[in-house]
Amino acid sequence: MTRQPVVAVVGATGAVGREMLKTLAHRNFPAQKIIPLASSRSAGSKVPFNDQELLVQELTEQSFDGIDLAIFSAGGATSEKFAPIAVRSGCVVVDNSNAWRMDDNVPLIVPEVNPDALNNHQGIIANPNCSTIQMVVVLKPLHDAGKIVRVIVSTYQAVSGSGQKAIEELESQVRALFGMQEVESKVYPHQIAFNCLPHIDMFLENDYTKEEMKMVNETKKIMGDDNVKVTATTVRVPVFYGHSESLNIETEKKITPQEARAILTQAPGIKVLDNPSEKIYPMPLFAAGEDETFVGRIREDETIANGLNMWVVADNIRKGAALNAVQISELLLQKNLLRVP
Ligand code: 25A
Ligand code: L14
Repeated sequence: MTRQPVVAVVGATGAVGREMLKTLAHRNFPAQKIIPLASSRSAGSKVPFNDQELLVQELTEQSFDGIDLAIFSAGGATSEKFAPIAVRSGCVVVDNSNAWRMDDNVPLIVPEVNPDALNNHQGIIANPNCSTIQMVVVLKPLHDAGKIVRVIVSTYQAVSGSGQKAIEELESQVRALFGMQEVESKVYPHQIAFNCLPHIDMFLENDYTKEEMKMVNETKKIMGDDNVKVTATTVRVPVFYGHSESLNIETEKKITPQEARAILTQAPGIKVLDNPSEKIYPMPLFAAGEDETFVGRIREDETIANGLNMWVVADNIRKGAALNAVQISELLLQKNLLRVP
């Protein structure tokens, strides 16, 4: 493409959509025009972009005429219905929902991990689950160095992952509790303020949640290795921005904590924050608003021969969603792949 692309953001009024607009502006994404789309509820409202305000249009089947790239973050049902319509009108889709991730014809991309999987895309490219993204950014360099056999992960996930309404629910519950008022739960099945919910997305037949199985299955697809075994427990915590993860990693070849620190320090998209004696380790409060995936508390698992424990934190709305989707879009431009085959 010789001219700059026309870009649509679907779900532009949401927590991720707004961050998407910020990220496109901040990284000077070369767009001829940016078009914010959302549901009829938001049509006519305005969203900030650079120092302007853009008028939100209602998403319809005709929205994609003349659009080259559409970045979706409006829920699975919206993506399922509208992504194929967009592709039929010649628009490449980068989709942040879970609708297309495990489809064999859809590449699932983390630019630091598997950029070349983009090469054969058929029009839809999927952005992985937020918890999976920050985990694989860390696993990939360790897998290359010592071949990962098994990962045990427990997550501590922020409410912003479930969108703007969930952010407002935590805020209003905290306010209600301090005002001695009744707490209302609409987004979550139980009170989230001052609580932890071992329940993200729906329960499946095997008694895992869908969020847990996303971490298991998406990791294999992104790493291009079905032999990497992952078992997960995903937990919602009363944090606004930033997912944290405790990782236990078993490798075929031994990697010492010093070696792991050196490998991760060199790896793209990672910042090692690991100095326990100075009380330096990653925390969601300080990862919020940052692009990197932060790693610390790197130590040997003394119960097995080749094991490591570590603590991984990233901004789930940035690297977990908006930033990763914009990085994929940048890669499409660099590789000259912004066309429907
Ligand atoms: O797991 P999934 O399914 O992949 O989900 C990923 C993300 O999608 C959203 C949700 O983000 C989640 O984090 N989502 C999931 N399921 C959804 C559902 N059933 C769902 N959204 C709606 N319904 P979110 O809630 O932050 O952002 C959602 C964005 O998607 C737009 N949208 C929803 N349905 C749509 C659609 N767009 C097109 N067609 C559809 N059929 C949605 O637009 C939003 O942009 P909206 O018009 O419904 O906007 C919601 C109203 O909420 C307020 N608001 C939102 N964000 C902010 C805000 N107010 C202030 N600051 C904000 N940052 C506004 O009042 C707005 O009008
Ligand atoms: O598959 O935190 O992208 O509620 C949707 C639900 C991400 C997490 C996905 C949550 C998830 C999200």
